[in-house]
Amino acid sequence: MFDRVKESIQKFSGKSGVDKEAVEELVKDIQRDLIQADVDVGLVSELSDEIRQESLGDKKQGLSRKEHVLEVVYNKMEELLGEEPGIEIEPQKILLCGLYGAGKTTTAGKLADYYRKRGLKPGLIAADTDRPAAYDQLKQLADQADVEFYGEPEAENPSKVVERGLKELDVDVLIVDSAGRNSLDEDLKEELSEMNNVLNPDNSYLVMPADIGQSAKDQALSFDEAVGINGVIMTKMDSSAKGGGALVACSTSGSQVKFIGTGEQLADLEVYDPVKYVSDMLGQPDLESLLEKVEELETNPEELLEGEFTLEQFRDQIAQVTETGMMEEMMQQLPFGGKMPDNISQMTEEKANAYEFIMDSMTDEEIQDPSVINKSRRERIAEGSGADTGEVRELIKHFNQTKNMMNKFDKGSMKRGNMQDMMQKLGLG
Ligand SMILES: Nc1nc2c(ncn2[C@@H]2O[C@H](COP(=O)(O)OP(=O)(O)OP(=O)(O)O)[C@@H](O)[C@H]2O)c(=O)[nH]1
Ligand SMILES: [Mg+2]
Repeated sequence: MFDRVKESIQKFSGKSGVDKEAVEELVKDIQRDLIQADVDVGLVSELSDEIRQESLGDKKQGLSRKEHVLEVVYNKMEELLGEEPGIEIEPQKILLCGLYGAGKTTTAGKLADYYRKRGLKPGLIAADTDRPAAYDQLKQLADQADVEFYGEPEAENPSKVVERGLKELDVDVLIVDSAGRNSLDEDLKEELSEMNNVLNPDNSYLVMPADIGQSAKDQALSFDEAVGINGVIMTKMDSSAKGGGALVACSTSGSQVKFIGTGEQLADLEVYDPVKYVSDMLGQPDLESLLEKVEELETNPEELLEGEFTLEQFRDQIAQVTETGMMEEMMQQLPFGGKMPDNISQMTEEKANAYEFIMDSMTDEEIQDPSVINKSRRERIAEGSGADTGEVRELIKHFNQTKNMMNKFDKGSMKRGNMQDMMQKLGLG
């Protein structure tokens, strides 16, 4: 699902610099993929605008622009795909409903298998009295899953079957398979309401196949209105290109997707896990480290914005500069850019590495307050890092220049607003 988003995110992550063009390319790729998955076009356009704006707008200081963009996309996709359901492993009564061929009967078997594997005793009730083969199909699944079964091959009234099944079966998880229709007509509404009254289910799940795409929204809304559902099971996620659109449609209509069906076998049932889709797109390790960083920043925003500019921050900044190549562009646009001929704009990766080594050789005291670094300390640091004393001096000078520059910016202007100004000057905003 959303394979293209995944690819384009990887392409984007691999870029050395991030500019307006790169963001636009990413947005275009995401658009194409979402529309292909049958996500509502209006929604896609809204989302694209948000990604464009937020990607090039304010960012948390401490995140590189690239990381910021990825975080924006991550959050948007997560929003789109909705919440993770809480699936309780506990005794309950479940009613499955849905239109013809949605996967109700198969899903009934899968759910029974799911709860049996988790230590509960499930039972299936065959309440599809329309289709003669429905009884046999469910009985077979019950045998296969090794769970209890109740059905009446000749029955005509499904509510009566449920009523008797409730008495006959002594189980923890009772799962009722109902009949489908071509559409949610009066007949089906009535049948389901009656069954609801008899069964009084803890969970009424609407079963829908992924290939209906965005019309999952209307279907979920009308079933909810007519018979009251409290969850959706999306089947055939393995065999439809529209699964993404169907899931998004559910989440935007406020219908919680509980499970997804990923094949025809009993075991092909998963609890819906939106985070998994999103982390697939971003790549698990990248996503984790990104989110960790964001979390850190979120716990300490004041510290980052208001504290003295330290050598530690200088180090982070260097890492960012070499990573994104952004600072260079920015510096050139700023009024004092010209005053720093050999400053950040000339930061090469080689130099950044040399600086790393030098800073590694400093004591905590020296890192906190580089002004204590005198001649003898300089010699010690140089020796420890394989640099010469000139390079140590250069690093300190470089740091002081940057610190001055940061002060000119003054603390407040490093906050969100001015970042945006800077981006605009660069033609990125
Ligand atoms: N690939 C795939 N096929 C599925 C999945 N779930 C169900 N199917 C298939 O879809 C077809 C219909 O499934 P059923 O469970 O009979 O659907 P139903 O809603 O009970 O159908 P009716 O009772 O006729 O309304 C069968 O061929 C199933 O094997 C799934 O998650 N993936
Ligand atoms: Mg069926």
